[in-house]
Amino acid sequence: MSDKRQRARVQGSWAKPLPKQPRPTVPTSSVVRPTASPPSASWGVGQSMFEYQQPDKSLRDVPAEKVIDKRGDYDISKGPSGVSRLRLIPGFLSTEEADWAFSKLQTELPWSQKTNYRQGEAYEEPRLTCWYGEVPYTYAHSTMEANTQWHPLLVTLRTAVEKESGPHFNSLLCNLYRNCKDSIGWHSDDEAALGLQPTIASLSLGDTRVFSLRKKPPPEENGDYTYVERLRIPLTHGTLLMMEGATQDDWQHSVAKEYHDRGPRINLTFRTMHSGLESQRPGIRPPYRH
Ligand SMILES: O=C(O)CCC(=O)C(=O)O
Repeated sequence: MSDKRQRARVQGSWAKPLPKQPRPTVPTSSVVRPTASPPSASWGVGQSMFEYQQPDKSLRDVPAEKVIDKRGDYDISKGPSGVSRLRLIPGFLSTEEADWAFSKLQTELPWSQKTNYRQGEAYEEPRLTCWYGEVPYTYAHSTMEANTQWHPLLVTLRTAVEKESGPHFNSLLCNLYRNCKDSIGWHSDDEAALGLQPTIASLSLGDTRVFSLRKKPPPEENGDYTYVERLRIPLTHGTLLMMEGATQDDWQHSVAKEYHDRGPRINLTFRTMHSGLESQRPGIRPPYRH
């Protein structure tokens, strides 16, 4: 357990040693006297004296992470920005379709490892990517150039996803996680060019990886994610996940590295990009994602 979480569970004051004092002359049993709600109490163990102090904050539990693994629509939160909604469709592609799509896309897409920048330092993304769309895609201070040469299989998959989800998607970010060490850090898909409350459709092929979501903390938490709600969604071969409504405003998502071997996984995230929106609303994405 991290130090921070450990501290969260043991809120309040640790027993605080007092300056060294002579051993009390009163019997121990009269010193350790639990009362209904003592403002403070002190007791001795060996040579040390300890003082109990009432915690200044009430105890807070770290909410248990919830798992979503069944087909369905899930309203995961409701707030000032509106409802955040997920739709999970395991088996959107049959195993045979997903097997065939995976092997074709793994060998035929123009995968490359992208360099990003964090506080001026270059680093290699821990995954391979490629981009399709009429407009370039910029995040983490680096740009993927416009690419309108859609692979025919991607066009077929896009049509199938659009039939399920409604919106027309003009862009696609493809991720290839080569093994358990590849990952994507916490972020929201909130670039200005995606417009307000975008629908993102994410199709997974290959080995299962855990897609995690965490709710953005309210302003009074000063960016501390200790007590936020968390969700975990195992994305299996052929699963479609849609993120809708306020999900990108109110939640972040990630795919963490794993400590057990994982085979390769492809993730296709279909998006609708609007050119010319950058000047109307600056992106609110943090400056990097790993
Ligand atoms: O691999 C995934 O399921 C997530 C990919 C993702 O978060 C992204 O491309 O923005």
